[in-house]
Amino acid sequence: FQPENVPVDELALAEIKSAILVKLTLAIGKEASFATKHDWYKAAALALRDRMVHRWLMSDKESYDAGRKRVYYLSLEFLIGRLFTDALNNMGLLPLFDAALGDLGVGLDELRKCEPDAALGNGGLGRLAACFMESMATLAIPAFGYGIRYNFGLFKQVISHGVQQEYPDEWLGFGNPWELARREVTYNVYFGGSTETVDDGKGRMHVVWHPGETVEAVAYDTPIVGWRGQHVNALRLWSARAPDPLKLDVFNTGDYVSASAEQARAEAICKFLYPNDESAAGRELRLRQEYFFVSASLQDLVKRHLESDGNLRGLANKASVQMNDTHPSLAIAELMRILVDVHNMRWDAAWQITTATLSYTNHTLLPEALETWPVELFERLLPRHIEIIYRINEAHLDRADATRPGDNGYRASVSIIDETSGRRVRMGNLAFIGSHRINGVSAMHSELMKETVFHDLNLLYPGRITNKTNGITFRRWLMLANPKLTDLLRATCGEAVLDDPTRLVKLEAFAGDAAFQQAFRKVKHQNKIALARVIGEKLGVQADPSALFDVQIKRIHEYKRQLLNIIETVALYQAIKDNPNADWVPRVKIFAGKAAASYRYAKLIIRLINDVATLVNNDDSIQGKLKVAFLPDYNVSLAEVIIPAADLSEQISTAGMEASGTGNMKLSLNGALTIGTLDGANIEIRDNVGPENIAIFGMTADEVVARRNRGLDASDVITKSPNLGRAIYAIESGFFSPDEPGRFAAIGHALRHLDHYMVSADFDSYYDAQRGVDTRWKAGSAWSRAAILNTARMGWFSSDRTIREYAEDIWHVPVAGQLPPT
Ligand code: 26R
Repeated sequence: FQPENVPVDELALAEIKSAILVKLTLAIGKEASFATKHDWYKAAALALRDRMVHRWLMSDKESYDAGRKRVYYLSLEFLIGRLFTDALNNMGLLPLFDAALGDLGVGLDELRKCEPDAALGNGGLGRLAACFMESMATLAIPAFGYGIRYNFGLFKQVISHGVQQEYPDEWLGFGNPWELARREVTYNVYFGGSTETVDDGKGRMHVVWHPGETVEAVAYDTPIVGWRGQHVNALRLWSARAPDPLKLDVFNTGDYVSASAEQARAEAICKFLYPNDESAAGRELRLRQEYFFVSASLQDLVKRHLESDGNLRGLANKASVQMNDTHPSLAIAELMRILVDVHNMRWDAAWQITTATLSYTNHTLLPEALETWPVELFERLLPRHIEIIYRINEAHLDRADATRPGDNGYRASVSIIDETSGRRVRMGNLAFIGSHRINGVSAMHSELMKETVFHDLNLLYPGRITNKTNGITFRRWLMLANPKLTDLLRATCGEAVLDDPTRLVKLEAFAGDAAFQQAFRKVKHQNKIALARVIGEKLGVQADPSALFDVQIKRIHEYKRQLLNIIETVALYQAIKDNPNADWVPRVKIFAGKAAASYRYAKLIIRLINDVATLVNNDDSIQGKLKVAFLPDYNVSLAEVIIPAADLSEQISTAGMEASGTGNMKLSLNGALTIGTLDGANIEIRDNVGPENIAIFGMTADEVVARRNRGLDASDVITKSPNLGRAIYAIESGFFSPDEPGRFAAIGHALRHLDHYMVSADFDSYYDAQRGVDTRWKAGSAWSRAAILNTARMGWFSSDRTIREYAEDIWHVPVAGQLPPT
């Protein structure tokens, strides 16, 4: 990590130094000579936070004074990673802090590493929320992110003898210098109990909810600063506590454990983040989390609205609430409850306001990830909300009946209640019906939404489904992760490229230029040296930086097909062994990713990758031409090291199954070529970088469906593919697990007879595409040209572009540059 080499203003420098020292002394309580690195990090972070808070208050006041509409991004996940250099960079304070810390005798880069990752997310969905927060601030949209302040983020992954082990992620262990606890911003959230219908004396019936349990939600705010530091928004995360932490009467009997039972039950709500399991099994605590943060967030935004407008009728003109997947979709029932039960609004008026305020982003079509909850659980936990949901459903089903009279199949398919196996609430249908816009996250995904899960609902509410192809923030994923490439881009495209990524196209003119190619390759090589060092330190594996770095980094899931990659690795290994002196392209296969703790098959795939690595890395007969590295504990910070060093990006999901992908964008932007299927945003990446600069292989989504309908047996393709047959045989016969030959029998069986994810069916096409990659790598300059063109043509994938589209089509808010003069 190297900040820009800019001369710094001496006065400003002295001021920052003294600010850091003041924090060290007065906030940390240490003298410089006794301070640990961590103390220095905290002192520097606090000094920086002060500077952000000033801008934050200004942003807030401006939005308030101008009566601007606010965006509320509701998400159970925010995968932030580290904030220190991100905030410094956006504030334009990187050179100053670097110099100040240098003068104080501590290195910025060392301090940077003291910050634990905020891993409050599983993967794509959570990281997207983090990129969006940064882009909303950059575009000066007054916005709040709302979520849960989990005490434990996504588990820490340790690989022991090839096996994944999970450990708690104690990210708050040393405190969190970014957050401001707002004890005064506290709301009651109620659960359970019963409802009662009463006559209000004016001839109107009114429902009163008598809850059985109260939990308090306390706000913690983290400032999120946009590029150039002009605007700061809050990420407001809720922490749960019992209103009465110690029951005094019980306490006085001496039963101290029982006296704090209520506190333990309340605090469980914000204890940990649920890993995205193979199925969204109906866990009660998860539903409690969902309602907890939805209720607190809506109370907060309704209060804010009433303070300036006094009346909820205009809510939709002053607030737009985006639901990140179905996880916050209780917002529909909760907003109706607030409007109808608490503020006495008529049902129809309330419904109009609710649908105009809310919108929903879908992130997956996988049936097992679509949330449904047993009606019985709803009745017990949220008795008033299930009544509201029934009433919403009634009007909705009337509409269905009017559109398709007598079609009971249609009626059953669009209903919020699924009656096929016990009665369950379909959160996807609820979210759809209560939203004015429903968006997918890539062009293909949005089309598939209309054809599959939401086919019938789309007929009933045509025009609601819209596409918003995902994006990534270039500040983190280019500027900070790859400062060397950024320097080259600034020199080549001009400084303005930092503000307008479409200017990257200027690189096209240099794509064939030998000197520029050399400079581009040099940057990549230096980044590879840095990654090779990490691989050496963590795994004791020697990775040669001149080899092709082939990278697959993402959650471990069958549909993402790490298995396809590792089988190709095995086949390649066997081919090299057959003929070790041939002109093989040296490759390092790099994997990283976590499997949900209960996802046994995914963990078996991790085991296989590690077992293959052990054998291949220690086989001298292949002369180091192939290495396999599984880097443990993949997180945002590790991604920031791997991505700038990648030559080849593996985006090989079964077509039709990856909603978008965002790692694909990060890697291509950083000059990696993609090997991928026609899936998610890969298609739009191909359209942007050009088909000659990406390696597409495999079945299309339509072909996948057709083949599945014919059956899942893959014996036919295996018989025809000697490479595949030999690789499967080695795996299932225990070649990589001599101590337990049957370890991978289940994988062998699935590959032969249960090829749901088309690993066997796509193998030959993938293997050939990989050999095509080898050929292009050998043609040195042609590879560099393609890599440069990837970087040059990825400007469109900035999350600033994505957020502009949300702002215009869904939220109806202006962005920086479109605001009326004040
Ligand atoms: C617990 C359960 C309900 C659950 C299932 C799945 C919770 C979280 C998930 C994660 C999913 C929905 C997710 O991360 N989807 C990813 O969203 C990214 C951002 O849009 C896409 O790029 C990516 O393709 C998609 O898999």
